[in-house]
Amino acid sequence: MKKFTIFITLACVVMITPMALAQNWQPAGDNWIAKWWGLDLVTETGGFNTSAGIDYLAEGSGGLISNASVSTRDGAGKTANAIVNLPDNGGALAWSIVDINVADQLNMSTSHGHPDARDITWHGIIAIISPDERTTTMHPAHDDYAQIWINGEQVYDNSAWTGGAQEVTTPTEINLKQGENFLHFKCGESGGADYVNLHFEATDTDLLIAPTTDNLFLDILTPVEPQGKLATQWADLKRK
Ligand SMILES: [Ca+2]
Ligand SMILES: [Ca+2]
Repeated sequence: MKKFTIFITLACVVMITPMALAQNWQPAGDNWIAKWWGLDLVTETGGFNTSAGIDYLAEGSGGLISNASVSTRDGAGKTANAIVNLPDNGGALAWSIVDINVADQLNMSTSHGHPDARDITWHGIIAIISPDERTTTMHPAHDDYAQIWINGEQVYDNSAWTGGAQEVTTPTEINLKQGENFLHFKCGESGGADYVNLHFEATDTDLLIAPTTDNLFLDILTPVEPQGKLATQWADLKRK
Protein backbone atom coordinates (compact mmCIF):
# COMPACT_ATOMS: atom_id res chain seq x y z
CA MET A 1 0.00 0.00 0.00
CA LYS A 2 2.80 2.35 0.89
CA LYS A 3 4.67 1.64 -2.33
CA PHE A 4 1.45 2.07 -4.28
CA THR A 5 0.89 5.48 -2.66
CA ILE A 6 4.41 6.59 -3.53
CA PHE A 7 3.91 5.44 -7.09
CA ILE A 8 0.67 7.36 -7.43
CA THR A 9 2.25 10.47 -5.89
CA LEU A 10 5.12 10.34 -8.35
CA ALA A 11 2.76 9.71 -11.24
CA CYS A 12 0.70 12.75 -10.28
CA VAL A 13 3.80 14.96 -9.96
CA VAL A 14 4.88 13.93 -13.43
CA MET A 15 1.42 14.58 -14.83
CA ILE A 16 0.85 17.91 -13.09
CA THR A 17 4.27 19.45 -13.64
CA PRO A 18 3.85 21.61 -16.73
CA MET A 19 5.79 20.40 -19.69
CA ALA A 20 7.83 23.49 -18.78
CA LEU A 21 11.03 21.72 -17.88
CA ALA A 22 11.42 19.89 -21.14
CA GLN A 23 10.73 22.70 -23.61
CA ASN A 24 13.13 25.01 -25.41
CA TRP A 25 11.36 28.22 -24.44
CA GLN A 26 12.31 31.50 -26.08
CA PRO A 27 14.22 33.69 -23.65
CA ALA A 28 12.31 36.60 -22.11
CA GLY A 29 13.93 39.35 -20.04
CA ASP A 30 14.85 42.22 -22.35
CA ASN A 31 15.41 39.99 -25.39
CA TRP A 32 13.36 40.89 -28.48
CA ILE A 33 10.97 38.04 -29.20
CA ALA A 34 11.81 36.50 -32.57
CA LYS A 35 9.25 33.71 -32.99
CA TRP A 36 5.52 34.25 -33.15
CA TRP A 37 2.43 32.19 -33.96
CA GLY A 38 1.44 34.33 -36.92
CA LEU A 39 -1.31 34.72 -39.49
CA ASP A 40 -0.48 35.15 -43.17
CA LEU A 41 -0.44 38.85 -44.05
CA VAL A 42 -3.77 40.58 -44.54
CA THR A 43 -3.32 42.54 -47.79
CA GLU A 44 -4.89 45.51 -49.58
CA THR A 45 -6.12 46.93 -46.29
CA GLY A 46 -6.37 50.54 -47.43
CA GLY A 47 -3.80 51.60 -44.85
CA PHE A 48 -3.26 51.45 -41.12
CA ASN A 49 -6.12 53.70 -40.01
CA THR A 50 -8.69 51.61 -41.86
CA SER A 51 -7.05 48.38 -40.73
CA ALA A 52 -7.10 49.38 -37.06
CA GLY A 53 -10.89 49.58 -37.10
CA ILE A 54 -11.42 46.12 -38.57
CA ASP A 55 -11.33 42.82 -36.69
CA TYR A 56 -10.04 40.68 -39.56
CA LEU A 57 -9.92 37.58 -37.36
CA ALA A 58 -13.63 37.78 -36.49
CA GLU A 59 -14.62 38.79 -40.00
CA GLY A 60 -12.62 36.03 -41.69
CA SER A 61 -13.55 33.22 -39.27
CA GLY A 62 -17.26 33.91 -38.96
CA GLY A 63 -16.70 34.88 -35.33
CA LEU A 64 -14.87 31.68 -34.31
CA ILE A 65 -11.92 33.83 -33.17
CA SER A 66 -11.37 37.58 -32.71
CA ASN A 67 -8.60 40.07 -31.94
CA ALA A 68 -9.38 39.74 -28.23
CA SER A 69 -10.11 36.00 -28.10
CA VAL A 70 -6.78 34.88 -29.57
CA SER A 71 -5.16 36.45 -26.48
CA THR A 72 -6.83 33.72 -24.38
CA ARG A 73 -6.19 29.97 -24.10
CA ASP A 74 -9.52 29.25 -25.76
CA GLY A 75 -9.02 31.50 -28.78
CA ALA A 76 -5.35 30.68 -29.23
CA GLY A 77 -6.28 27.00 -29.29
CA LYS A 78 -8.98 27.62 -31.88
CA THR A 79 -6.40 29.01 -34.33
CA ALA A 80 -5.59 25.34 -34.96
CA ASN A 81 -8.83 25.08 -36.90
CA ALA A 82 -9.38 28.71 -37.91
CA ILE A 83 -8.75 29.60 -41.51
CA VAL A 84 -9.25 33.36 -41.79
CA ASN A 85 -11.02 33.72 -45.11
CA LEU A 86 -10.77 37.26 -46.48
CA PRO A 87 -11.53 37.17 -50.23
CA ASP A 88 -10.66 40.85 -50.73
CA ASN A 89 -7.64 40.90 -48.42
CA GLY A 90 -5.40 37.98 -49.33
CA GLY A 91 -7.82 35.04 -49.48
CA ALA A 92 -7.66 32.04 -47.14
CA LEU A 93 -5.08 33.00 -44.50
CA ALA A 94 -3.48 30.38 -42.24
CA TRP A 95 -1.50 30.33 -38.98
CA SER A 96 2.09 29.12 -38.71
CA ILE A 97 5.35 29.77 -36.88
CA VAL A 98 6.66 33.15 -38.08
CA ASP A 99 10.26 34.25 -37.52
CA ILE A 100 10.94 37.98 -37.47
CA ASN A 101 14.35 39.54 -37.93
CA VAL A 102 14.36 41.72 -34.82
CA ALA A 103 16.82 44.20 -36.37
CA ASP A 104 14.99 44.59 -39.70
CA GLN A 105 12.96 47.74 -40.41
CA LEU A 106 10.84 45.68 -42.84
CA ASN A 107 10.30 42.62 -40.66
CA MET A 108 6.51 42.52 -41.12
CA SER A 109 7.12 42.06 -44.86
CA THR A 110 10.22 39.87 -44.67
CA SER A 111 8.73 37.56 -42.01
CA HIS A 112 6.22 36.52 -44.68
CA GLY A 113 8.62 36.45 -47.65
CA HIS A 114 7.89 39.90 -49.07
CA PRO A 115 10.69 42.43 -49.68
CA ASP A 116 8.63 45.54 -48.77
CA ALA A 117 4.87 45.32 -48.80
CA ARG A 118 2.39 48.19 -48.27
CA ASP A 119 -1.20 48.27 -47.01
CA ILE A 120 -0.74 45.05 -45.02
CA THR A 121 -1.64 43.96 -41.49
CA TRP A 122 0.44 41.56 -39.40
CA HIS A 123 -0.99 39.40 -36.58
CA GLY A 124 1.16 37.42 -34.12
CA ILE A 125 0.53 35.57 -30.84
CA ILE A 126 2.84 34.43 -28.05
CA ALA A 127 2.22 32.49 -24.86
CA ILE A 128 3.96 33.84 -21.76
CA ILE A 129 4.26 31.43 -18.85
CA SER A 130 4.83 33.26 -15.58
CA PRO A 131 5.89 31.64 -12.30
CA ASP A 132 3.80 34.19 -10.40
CA GLU A 133 1.24 36.95 -10.67
CA ARG A 134 3.11 40.15 -11.48
CA THR A 135 2.98 43.65 -12.88
CA THR A 136 5.73 44.34 -15.38
CA THR A 137 6.37 46.49 -18.45
CA MET A 138 6.27 45.54 -22.12
CA HIS A 139 8.28 47.48 -24.69
CA PRO A 140 6.72 47.42 -28.18
CA ALA A 141 8.28 48.86 -31.35
CA HIS A 142 6.07 49.18 -34.42
CA ASP A 143 5.49 50.82 -37.80
CA ASP A 144 2.78 51.70 -38.24
CA TYR A 145 -0.31 51.24 -36.04
CA ALA A 146 0.00 48.70 -33.20
CA GLN A 147 -2.77 47.18 -31.10
CA ILE A 148 -1.99 44.62 -28.39
CA TRP A 149 -4.28 42.38 -26.33
CA ILE A 150 -3.32 40.33 -23.26
CA ASN A 151 -5.61 37.75 -21.66
CA GLY A 152 -8.65 39.02 -23.54
CA GLU A 153 -8.15 42.75 -22.84
CA GLN A 154 -6.72 45.40 -25.15
CA VAL A 155 -3.69 46.96 -23.42
CA TYR A 156 -2.13 49.04 -26.22
CA ASP A 157 -3.41 51.23 -29.06
CA ASN A 158 -0.85 53.44 -30.79
CA SER A 159 -1.15 54.75 -34.33
CA ALA A 160 2.28 56.43 -34.35
CA TRP A 161 5.31 54.48 -35.61
CA THR A 162 8.09 54.38 -33.04
CA GLY A 163 11.01 55.43 -35.25
CA GLY A 164 13.04 52.24 -35.53
CA ALA A 165 12.74 48.46 -35.25
CA GLN A 166 14.28 48.64 -31.76
CA GLU A 167 12.97 52.08 -30.73
CA VAL A 168 10.19 52.15 -28.13
CA THR A 169 8.17 55.29 -27.40
CA THR A 170 5.51 53.95 -25.05
CA PRO A 171 6.62 51.32 -22.53
CA THR A 172 3.37 50.00 -21.08
CA GLU A 173 2.61 48.44 -17.71
CA ILE A 174 0.87 45.06 -17.93
CA ASN A 175 -0.41 42.43 -15.53
CA LEU A 176 0.46 38.78 -15.88
CA LYS A 177 -1.21 35.97 -13.98
CA GLN A 178 0.53 32.90 -12.66
CA GLY A 179 0.74 30.27 -15.40
CA GLU A 180 -0.24 30.77 -19.01
CA ASN A 181 -0.86 34.24 -20.47
CA PHE A 182 -1.48 35.06 -24.13
CA LEU A 183 -0.51 38.21 -26.05
CA HIS A 184 -1.81 39.18 -29.50
CA PHE A 185 0.15 41.84 -31.43
CA LYS A 186 -1.63 43.34 -34.47
CA CYS A 187 0.17 45.92 -36.60
CA GLY A 188 -1.12 47.76 -39.66
CA GLU A 189 1.26 49.17 -42.29
CA SER A 190 0.52 51.83 -44.92
CA GLY A 191 3.90 52.39 -46.60
CA GLY A 192 7.66 52.65 -46.07
CA ALA A 193 9.14 50.86 -43.06
CA ASP A 194 7.05 48.06 -41.55
CA TYR A 195 8.15 46.41 -38.33
CA VAL A 196 6.93 44.81 -35.13
CA ASN A 197 9.00 44.03 -32.05
CA LEU A 198 8.46 43.38 -28.36
CA HIS A 199 10.41 42.70 -25.21
CA PHE A 200 9.74 42.62 -21.48
CA GLU A 201 11.89 43.85 -18.58
CA ALA A 202 15.47 42.78 -17.86
CA THR A 203 14.16 41.35 -14.58
CA ASP A 204 11.69 39.09 -16.43
CA THR A 205 14.21 36.37 -17.30
CA ASP A 206 12.02 33.83 -15.48
CA LEU A 207 9.18 34.21 -18.01
CA LEU A 208 8.91 31.38 -20.54
CA ILE A 209 7.88 32.32 -24.08
CA ALA A 210 6.27 30.15 -26.77
CA PRO A 211 6.54 29.38 -29.68
CA THR A 212 9.60 27.49 -28.54
CA THR A 213 12.95 27.81 -30.31
CA ASP A 214 12.18 24.45 -31.96
CA ASN A 215 8.87 25.76 -33.35
CA LEU A 216 6.29 24.30 -30.99
CA PHE A 217 3.22 26.33 -30.10
CA LEU A 218 -0.20 24.64 -30.10
CA ASP A 219 1.27 21.30 -29.03
CA ILE A 220 2.68 22.66 -25.79
CA LEU A 221 -0.31 24.67 -24.59
CA THR A 222 -1.87 23.47 -21.36
CA PRO A 223 -4.71 21.03 -22.08
CA VAL A 224 -8.05 22.75 -21.66
CA GLU A 225 -9.39 20.49 -18.88
CA PRO A 226 -6.36 19.18 -16.97
CA GLN A 227 -7.82 19.74 -13.50
CA GLY A 228 -11.10 17.93 -14.03
CA LYS A 229 -9.46 15.07 -15.86
CA LEU A 230 -6.88 14.54 -13.14
CA ALA A 231 -9.51 14.72 -10.43
CA THR A 232 -11.51 12.03 -12.24
CA GLN A 233 -8.51 9.76 -12.62
CA TRP A 234 -7.60 10.27 -8.96
CA ALA A 235 -11.15 9.38 -7.90
CA ASP A 236 -11.04 6.26 -10.09
CA LEU A 237 -7.78 5.17 -8.49
CA LYS A 238 -9.12 5.68 -4.99
CA ARG A 239 -12.19 3.60 -5.78
CA LYS A 240 -9.93 0.78 -6.90
CA1 LIG B 1 5.10 52.29 -42.49
CA1 LIG C 1 6.47 48.60 -46.33
